[in-house]
Amino acid sequence: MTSGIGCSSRISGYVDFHSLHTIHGRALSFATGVKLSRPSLKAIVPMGDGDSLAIGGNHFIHACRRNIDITAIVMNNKIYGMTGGQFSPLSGQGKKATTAPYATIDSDFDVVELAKSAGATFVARSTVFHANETKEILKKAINHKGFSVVEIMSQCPTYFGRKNKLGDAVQMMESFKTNTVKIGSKKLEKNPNLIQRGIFVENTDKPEYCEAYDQVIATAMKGKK
Ligand SMILES: Cc1ncc(C[n+]2csc(CCOP(=O)(O)OP(=O)(O)O)c2C)c(N)n1
Repeated sequence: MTSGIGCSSRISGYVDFHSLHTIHGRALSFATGVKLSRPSLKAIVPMGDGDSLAIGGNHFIHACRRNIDITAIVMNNKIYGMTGGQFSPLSGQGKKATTAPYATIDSDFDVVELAKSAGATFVARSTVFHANETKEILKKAINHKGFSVVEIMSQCPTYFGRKNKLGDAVQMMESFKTNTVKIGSKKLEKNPNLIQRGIFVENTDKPEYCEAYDQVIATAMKGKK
């Protein structure tokens, strides 16, 4: 497990895995190095929305494009939690943050849509409320050969919740129950603003990056003989 910096990134210290706690926004780059040098390892990269999609946004897009066999977990609490509640690219227009006391004017974007269009071959979303569903999705993501992205909607009651009057941690978790539905649910007909959960992409056709790189090495070695 390779992580960057943030409340979410600290998870690498809580698991009994071989882990690297690296620098903000660069966890995917470190993991890419690890994976290329030891392709047999399973690589998991837990990140916050700031870590993965603000400072690390470029690395995220290119990891999706390469289809390297890494599982990226985006814990999206819509805020920079660790550093005191600055707004992130996922906060959304009209949201309050310590750096937007009168509300942010920046639009957010959809992590799932970004990952899909950048070429990730496994893309899913769940929430901290849906713990069993999240567990099953993570198992599939980790076993998927290629770049997998799992967005997990999470709460930061201390900053996002308090500033935007969303209640305590439990109320915020309950909101994930009421504001989300399984992909294609009939409830979407009445309320298209509900956020969909589940597996959006599962594509096994695209070559995996380490395997493609091995072929380049084999070609280069043939030339040397
Ligand atoms: C290069 C660099 N820039 C800025 C920081 C300060 N910093 C640490 S964590 C963080 C943001 C964390 O937000 P997020 O990734 O969303 O994770 P969360 O704490 O909400 O889980 C920032 C800006 C840093 N450590 N390194």
